[in-house]
Amino acid sequence: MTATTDVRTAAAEALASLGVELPAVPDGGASFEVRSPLSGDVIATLPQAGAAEVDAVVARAKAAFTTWRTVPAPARGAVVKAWGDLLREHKEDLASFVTLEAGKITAEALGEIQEMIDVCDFAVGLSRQLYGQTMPSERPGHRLMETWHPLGVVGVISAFNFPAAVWAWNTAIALVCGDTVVWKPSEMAPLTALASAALLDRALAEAGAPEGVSAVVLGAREAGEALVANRDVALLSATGSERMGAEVGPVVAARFGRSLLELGGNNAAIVAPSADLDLAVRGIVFSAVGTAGQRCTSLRRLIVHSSIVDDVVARLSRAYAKLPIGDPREEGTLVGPLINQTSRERMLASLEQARAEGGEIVVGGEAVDVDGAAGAAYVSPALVRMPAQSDVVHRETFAPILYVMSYDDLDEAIAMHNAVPQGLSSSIFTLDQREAERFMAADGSDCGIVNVNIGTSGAEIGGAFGGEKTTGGGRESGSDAWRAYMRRATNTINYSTELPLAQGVDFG
Ligand code: UN1
Repeated sequence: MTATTDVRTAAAEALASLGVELPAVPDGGASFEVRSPLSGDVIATLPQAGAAEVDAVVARAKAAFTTWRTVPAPARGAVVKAWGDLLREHKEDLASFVTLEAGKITAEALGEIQEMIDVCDFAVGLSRQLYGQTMPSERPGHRLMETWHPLGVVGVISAFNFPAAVWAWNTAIALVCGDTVVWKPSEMAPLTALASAALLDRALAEAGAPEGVSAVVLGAREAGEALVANRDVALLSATGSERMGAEVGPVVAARFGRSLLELGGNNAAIVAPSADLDLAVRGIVFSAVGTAGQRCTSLRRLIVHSSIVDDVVARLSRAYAKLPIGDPREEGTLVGPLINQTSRERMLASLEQARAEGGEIVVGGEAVDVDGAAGAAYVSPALVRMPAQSDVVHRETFAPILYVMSYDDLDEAIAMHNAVPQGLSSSIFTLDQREAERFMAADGSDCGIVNVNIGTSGAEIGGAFGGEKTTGGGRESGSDAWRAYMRRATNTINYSTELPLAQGVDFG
């Protein structure tokens, strides 16, 4: 294992290269510390917003909305294009924040920034395609159509594991839709947020956009709660735990706001007898151990046909035994740290429970020491064989644990697959078209993302992203997810000289 070089210096250098100055903590003001998961060291101390500050920021965003919504959508798209160009220019710098704060290996951190660039490109095109439909009217001389209008202030609450991209999916789309955005990033990744938002601010300022189109509020629970409760937040898009979603959803609903929730995943892949196993093993390992198992889309359950399960487990354990674990900035590292010690404790506790429920840890599942990183939480990804019925498997543990179970027929595999509360992502490895189609059919996978011959993670931005059941039902990013960020008006236009009533009503 390699030594972790000074993360404080790295953070300072990355901030300087983007020209970002950190806000100072006012005298006697509330503050919070930011620790890098690479070493556990404190890399910044930042002011923490309370409810009053959040409300003031939302009020500014509401005022900015009255101007921004009148800017033509393609002109709003041009601002997003300029933002995307800045992201391209500063891709490496931004990625270094993602590594420092979320612990991602460089390739995955760069991938996260690429995802932001991709969604900007998508949103630029979308800015000329916010189509409404026209329908035939039942009345002569009438026309029926839909118009999509900007919605208002969009509140974004994001998690540590995608500290920039999830905000960007929301923001790029919200901006072309004519909304303004207030972002409460994870308190574990505020530097990534400040750096990312600084680039958007630059693009907005150069375009002469009103102040307050985009804003960041730093803080923890209190700031998040204020954003959720604020009646001027028309759409609240929140990514995080199911517990958080269960608190946020009812509060937003009670004030008749809209929410878009991206909560837990307990994603599974089925490996059928016909699968191309070389390809399957590569897809499984990336999805299970990428981002150290801390993506919402991480693969957590593997349901393998009994005729090949021993072979699959043997191949996976060979791959797991060779995984380079350590400082995510080092070339060759594939597994960086968990976000913090609590996360590691939860992982070890889940493995303990798995053992108690009849599981066998085939490989991994141990704390790993990395030189110079005593305060960090590195682990070896765990591969665990489980009996089919087990409680721990039905719970999401946000760590690299892959539970392997076996099945005999596909109906049984699909039933096992769907027998968890969450419904985000899923996949099947098979070369049998009937099986693939069955998995994608109405009585197949019950998830929002259903893949064939690729893993559960790493979705492209072009599709709608989100899931069912306790995952929360929201859809972000591509396809027609933009509709959640706008309000629909139905227009009926009478261009005749008569006044026929709908449903044939005769009113004298
Ligand atoms: C998340 O983990 O919150 O599909 C988002 C993926 C990424 C996004 C994950 N494109 O893995």
